[in-house]
Amino acid sequence: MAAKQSSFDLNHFLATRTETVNAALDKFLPSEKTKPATIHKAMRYSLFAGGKRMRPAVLLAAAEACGGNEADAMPLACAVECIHTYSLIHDDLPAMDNDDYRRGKLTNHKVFGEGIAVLAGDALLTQAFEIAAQCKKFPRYPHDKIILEIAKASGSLQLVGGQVADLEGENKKLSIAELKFIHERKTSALLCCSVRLGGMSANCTPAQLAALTDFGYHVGLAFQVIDDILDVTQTSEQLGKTAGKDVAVQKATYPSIVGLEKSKKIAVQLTDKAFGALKIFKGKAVALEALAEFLLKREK
Ligand code: GRG
Repeated sequence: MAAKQSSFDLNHFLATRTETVNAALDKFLPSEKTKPATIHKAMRYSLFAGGKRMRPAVLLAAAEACGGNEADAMPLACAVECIHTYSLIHDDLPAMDNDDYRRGKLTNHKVFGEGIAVLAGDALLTQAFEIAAQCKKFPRYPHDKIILEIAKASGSLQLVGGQVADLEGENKKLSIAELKFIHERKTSALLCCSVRLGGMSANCTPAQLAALTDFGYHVGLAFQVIDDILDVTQTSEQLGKTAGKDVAVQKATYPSIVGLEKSKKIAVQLTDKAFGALKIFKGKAVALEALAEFLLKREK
């Protein structure tokens, strides 16, 4: 399945949300001139390099599905984008994936040097918590719950843990279960956390939070399966980062383990599971539905 007919204008949703997220990020971050200027330039260089802003988008869409509003969700949308950008800066370092291009531009360490790139990542990770701590108090989700949510998704059991397993899996033949372990942590955890934070900012019910968790988990996994597929089907120009990298470094991916066609089927199945999780919202989660479909069909 994974094709939903809806009159929802996703292009408009993405364009307007990207604009408001960018404006909010600009306000939250120290200006380029703030001393020491190099670190603030480096943080802003990657943050405003033109990412798709998918984590803020799913967060704001989840807030909408639960009857929340953009202003209450915005600090959390900015926080997850800071964490995501930090992870990309560090992932691109020579000690990790060693990439020269990201978001169609030279990677952070190529422009600012490795030392500053490490620190720009560190500063964005820290900035995320500073921004999140400025959100308002949601009755069911006070600040400790919000901070815990972000810390758990970013720590050694999730995002960092997934990256460790990914590094240790290089040049090894992995099973699908081992690959899924990596994808769940490296990619799905932060996407799922974003969706959940959106719900929390709307003071969602426990049942709504469970449905959002189910949705976020499956969309997150589908996202990485599609990322694996795009690495072999798209060019570097289309992706804005080095294509064909997974094959070059013999990384285990869905296409390398089960083949391209089966990988595409798995992405559709995961997206269908994500759609299924949205039933509880009775038509109010149109933005989330459209985003899941967009992520499945994306070409970069
Ligand atoms: C702690 C030293 C240290 C490093 C951690 C956790 C980590 C570094 C890296 C993991 C980051 C990673 C590459 C995750 C994969 C997820 C993924 C597919 C990222 C690309 O996301 P997009 O396509 O990118 O949303 P844009 O640029 O559009 O935001």
